[in-house]
Amino acid sequence: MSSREDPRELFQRFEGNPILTAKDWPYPANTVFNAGATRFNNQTLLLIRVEDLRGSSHLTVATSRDGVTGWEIKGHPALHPDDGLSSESWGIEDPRIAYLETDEKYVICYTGYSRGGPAVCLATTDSFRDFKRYGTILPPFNKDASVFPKKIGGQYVLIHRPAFSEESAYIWLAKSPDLQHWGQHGLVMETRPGFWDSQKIGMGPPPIETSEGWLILYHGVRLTAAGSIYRLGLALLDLEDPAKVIRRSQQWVFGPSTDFERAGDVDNANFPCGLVVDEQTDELYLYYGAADTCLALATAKVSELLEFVRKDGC
Ligand code: BMA
Repeated sequence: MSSREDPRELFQRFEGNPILTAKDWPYPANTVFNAGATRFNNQTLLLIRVEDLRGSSHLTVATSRDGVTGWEIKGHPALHPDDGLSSESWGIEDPRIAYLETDEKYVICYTGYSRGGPAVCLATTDSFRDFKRYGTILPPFNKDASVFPKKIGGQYVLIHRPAFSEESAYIWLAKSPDLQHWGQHGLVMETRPGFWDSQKIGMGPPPIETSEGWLILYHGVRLTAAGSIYRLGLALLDLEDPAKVIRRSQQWVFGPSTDFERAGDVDNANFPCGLVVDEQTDELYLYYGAADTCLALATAKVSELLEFVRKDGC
């Protein structure tokens, strides 16, 4: 285990980045970016946000044996906005996939864009062909949601991000007996005035279970004279009571630096929704939308992220 002085060295970008762009798509697309990720049938499966030429997003599956190269992109969307659901009338975005071993199913949380703003929607699947849709589980303004990959205290647990105003976009938690009805909401983390995450924060990919706690990668936004910058920070939540923050990194660990991260439809936005951990090698594969335009990959060691949040966190 090495100790890195500069947190920006924790993640290594894949030299072939971006891994997927609209040019690779089998049908017309404006951009392909924020993607959920999981292992499925011995492959890495990405559920990718595709923005069409009207400006509406849907979700399409791509798979690869090694999670790095040789992506096979499906010729049609896996999940379309539900015509009958007002909260999906302007598209569906930013999926997070958690595999619940006890339920033998994948739980997908995504943002439904309604005329009234973003809402949290949920669907489950065991095939990525057929989905059970639960509809809107949390009304606007709410997004950046993911369930934990296991029940805690007999209940499903959800991280979400209600935003009652531009100044209160914080990370919250909710519990449910059945994935449909959510309550017992509690505040987990707030923005930090003066810091890189002073404007808004929201969950990145689903939490990772470690012996020290739930490791979370969250995005933080700083508003500058030139616009917003989306970067990534780390936090460790209590295993039994994930509303309790054990540590939160003071510094950001991953942010826009390459040309394709710096410039695109939305400049300076690194936005990961999915990750896959190889437990044999300790390697974490992070799939992130870059500048709301394309999809890229960076890797890190889980043990090094933990070591960093222990040291830098407070
Ligand atoms: C967030 C979400 C993401 C997007 C990011 C940067 O609020 O809407 O879908 O990638 O902004 O534009």
